[in-house]
Amino acid sequence: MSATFTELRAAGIPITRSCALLGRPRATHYRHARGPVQGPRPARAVPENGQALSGAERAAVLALINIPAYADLAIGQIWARELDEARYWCSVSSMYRIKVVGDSAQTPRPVPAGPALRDLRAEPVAGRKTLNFAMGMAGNMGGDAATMGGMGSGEDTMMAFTINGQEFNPERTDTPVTAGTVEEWTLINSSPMDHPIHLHVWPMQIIDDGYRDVSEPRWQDVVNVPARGQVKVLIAFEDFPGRTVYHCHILDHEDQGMMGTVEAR
Ligand SMILES: [Cu+2]
Repeated sequence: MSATFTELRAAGIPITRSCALLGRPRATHYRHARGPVQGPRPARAVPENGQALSGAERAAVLALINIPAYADLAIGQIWARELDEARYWCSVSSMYRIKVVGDSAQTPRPVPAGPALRDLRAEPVAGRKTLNFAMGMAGNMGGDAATMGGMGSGEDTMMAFTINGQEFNPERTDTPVTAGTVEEWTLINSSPMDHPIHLHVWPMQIIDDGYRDVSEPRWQDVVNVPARGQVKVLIAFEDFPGRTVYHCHILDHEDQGMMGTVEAR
C-alpha cells in the first residue's frame, strides 16, 4: 500500500485524495509520516502570546507555596485558600508546575505525638474466649497435623480451613460478647501455616505473642498467629454494638472457611 501511496503522491494526487483512494485513514498517514515516538513527549512549547507568567511572577508563586502557614497543605488547597482571599496568582495547574520545577523542598512539620495508647490490661476482663485456627481435609476437621499428610495427594480431597472446628456460616453467631466490655481472646494456630487474623470494627491489643516486648501497649488490626503458635489479645467491644466477622486475612483461607461471626450486644 505504501508503494502505491508514494506513486499517487508522486503523480501529484493530494494526500486527502490519495488516502481516500486507498482507504487509508489520514490520521494513520500522518502518524506514520511522523515516525515512531520513543519515550516521553517533548515538553509543549509555550506560545509567546504574552500570557505566560514572568520570572518574577513565578518566583512570587513559589515563595507563596513555601510560606510556613501553607507548609502542610497540598497545592490545590493553597490555590483554593488564596482564591478565598480573593487572590488569583495563576491556574492551579501552573501552581503545580511551578512547585515541581521550583526548589520547593520545605519539610512538612512532624506529625504531633498522639495521646498515650490505652492499655486494656488496666481494665477488668469480662470474658475469655479461645479460637482455634486449623487446617485439615474436608470431613476431617480436627485440625490435626496428621491430616496434612494427604495434602494434594487425592483427587477428591479438599482442604478445610476452620475456626474451632467449624467452617464459616453467616447464619450462625459463633462468638457472642457483651457490648461495652473487655474480653481476652486466645488465638491458637494448630496448623503448619501462619494465619494473620483480622477482627472487624474493634482493634486488638496484643498482650502476649510469645516473642515481642509488649510492655508498651501494642495495638493491631491484624494479628499474625504463627504456625503452631498462639497470641493473646484484649479487645474492648465498645462504640458499635452489632454483628460482624473475624477472619484469616489470607483470602484463600478465608474463602475456604476460616471466618467466624462475633456479635456485641
Ligand atoms: Cu490463614
